[in-house]
Amino acid sequence: MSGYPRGMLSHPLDPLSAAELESIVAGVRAARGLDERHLVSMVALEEPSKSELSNWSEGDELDRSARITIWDRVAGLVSEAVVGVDGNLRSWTDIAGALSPVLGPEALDALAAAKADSRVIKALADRGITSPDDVHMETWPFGAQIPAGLDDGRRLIWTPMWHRPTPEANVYAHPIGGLRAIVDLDTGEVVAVEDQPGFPIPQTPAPYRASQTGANIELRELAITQPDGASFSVDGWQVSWERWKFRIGFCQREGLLIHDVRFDDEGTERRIAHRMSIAELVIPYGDPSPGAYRKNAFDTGEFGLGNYTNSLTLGCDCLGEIVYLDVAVTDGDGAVREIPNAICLHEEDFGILWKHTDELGHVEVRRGRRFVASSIVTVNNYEYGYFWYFYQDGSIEFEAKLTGIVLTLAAEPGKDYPSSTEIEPGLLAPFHQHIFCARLDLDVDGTANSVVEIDAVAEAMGPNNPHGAAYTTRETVLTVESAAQRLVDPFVNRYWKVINPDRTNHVGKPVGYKLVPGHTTYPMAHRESVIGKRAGFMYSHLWVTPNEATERYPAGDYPFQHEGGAGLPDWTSADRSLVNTDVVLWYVFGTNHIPRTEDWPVMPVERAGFHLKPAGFFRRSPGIDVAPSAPKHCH
Ligand SMILES: [Cu+2]
Repeated sequence: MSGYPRGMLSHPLDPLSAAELESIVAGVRAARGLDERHLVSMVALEEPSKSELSNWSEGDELDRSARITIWDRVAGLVSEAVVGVDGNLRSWTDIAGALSPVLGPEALDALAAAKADSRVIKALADRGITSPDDVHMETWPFGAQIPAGLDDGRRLIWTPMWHRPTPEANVYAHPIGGLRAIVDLDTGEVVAVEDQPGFPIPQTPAPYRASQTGANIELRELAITQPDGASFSVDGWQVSWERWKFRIGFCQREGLLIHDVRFDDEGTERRIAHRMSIAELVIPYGDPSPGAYRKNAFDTGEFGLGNYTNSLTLGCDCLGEIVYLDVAVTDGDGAVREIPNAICLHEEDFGILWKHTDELGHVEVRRGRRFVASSIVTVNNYEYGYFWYFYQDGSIEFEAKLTGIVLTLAAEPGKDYPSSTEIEPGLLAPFHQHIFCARLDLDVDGTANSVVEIDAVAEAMGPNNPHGAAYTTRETVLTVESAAQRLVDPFVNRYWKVINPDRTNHVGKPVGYKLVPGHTTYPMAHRESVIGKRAGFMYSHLWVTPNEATERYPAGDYPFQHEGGAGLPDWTSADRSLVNTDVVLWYVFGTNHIPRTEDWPVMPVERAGFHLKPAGFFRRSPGIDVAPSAPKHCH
């Protein structure tokens, strides 16, 4: 199945359709007399509040609106308008001090200007490259210090470059060291060319296309067939599978979203989460070389990660009985672009769910299955897959899949590069970290929740621990924001639990869902560094805030060239109460990427993520109710 019917607007949380986006852009342009100096930075659904949603029922009129961010290139001003999907302007607010993220049309203009610049052409010729068309350039925001003299607040990008020696070459094998153009995004002017000789262009090709590598390791066909069809249904953007019910969402900044997660517990539909997303992704680079230290991009906040969503291909990206959902985004010039097959919905076999062989030899075993909602983005060299999994034991997992091509630098002969891996002679892959921040608005049996930290503790040997192996747990309610900025701690098996203090389970304990950290990392950048200040959220793995509709992005709404301090560090300085209230968890996780030669030429998928598991929520394992497999599959 593909091309799920669009335009079936049925729910206030449905992503903005292409028609709605067109109406919103046309509406704000007409109402405010906008012209070509005004770019469209971002359009996001104005999501209704929880009380508005609970008062809404199917068939009610939909009063949908969007927040559209307009960048005035001449005035250098961000404004936010709220516009109804009918095109009616409802409000207009200037946001002083904010700068727009990088937009497609201006990135193209900047690249064209860099390629036409006589200094760049000469510097390329000095390196033996006669045509700028054989050069791949990218537009990167300044993730670190802006060069002196250019730091007057204008929007700048810089352009790392790679040589393309043959039309189908992997350009990342051939970085052009020492050469960068810096372009004013708003005037399109090349304001500086940095040209430092002495970096030979690495020559070892890195082919990865099958036509180039002759890849021939094959296995026999493995067919995933569901002859009776899939076990899920999709109604508009709502998915029902097994006992789960939830809505798929999408926004051009965060990409894939999950809304309104519920589980049917023995006939009672119970709420677990209102909205879950990956609200930021930042990649600090750890090599001080000129071609690397600036590459600290906020892929979500500075680019709009959802804009780069792939169209997925049946049988390659996804296997089995698939439902694809299409999405629409708005480009900087206001043009609406549809992305077919942007979100993949399907089921996967997931091994055994549970098993026991008893003392009489009786065997009970259940196969497990999981539901997967996924999408993949390509941001320059890297691919990020966002995969949300729903399991039959009541648990949810998020997994980021990281693949694509590592960033590369050319080595200066004779110089040491202790912060990079040499992956081919003279070709360096700088150390870096991929740091994600999930925004998890959980509602465990309702919105009034608290968050508890649970550590396992072993008491000193003595009367309470006579044999030395006793341990217990220490539960600490995270009562205020300052007390809720926490780090993972595997030595005490730390996890966090969202509880509903007013709802108890069959043994009198508050019902809860726990957040189980997975593989993660801790930032290596100092807090007082430019990137450390701008991505202050990195320094705690967990933050908890009371739910505020305006608090969406952990590094603030406009991280582009922002000096830092915005977002979580700012909001939480109010030290608000977190007890028995509508809480949001911000979980920071990621990987520390010390590139391997085996990450080249295309990195095999690396994973990072977390689990949400029921903890005292159900009276027993929901997996018990899963029927045995049919005899034809299990004999
Ligand atoms: Cu990496």
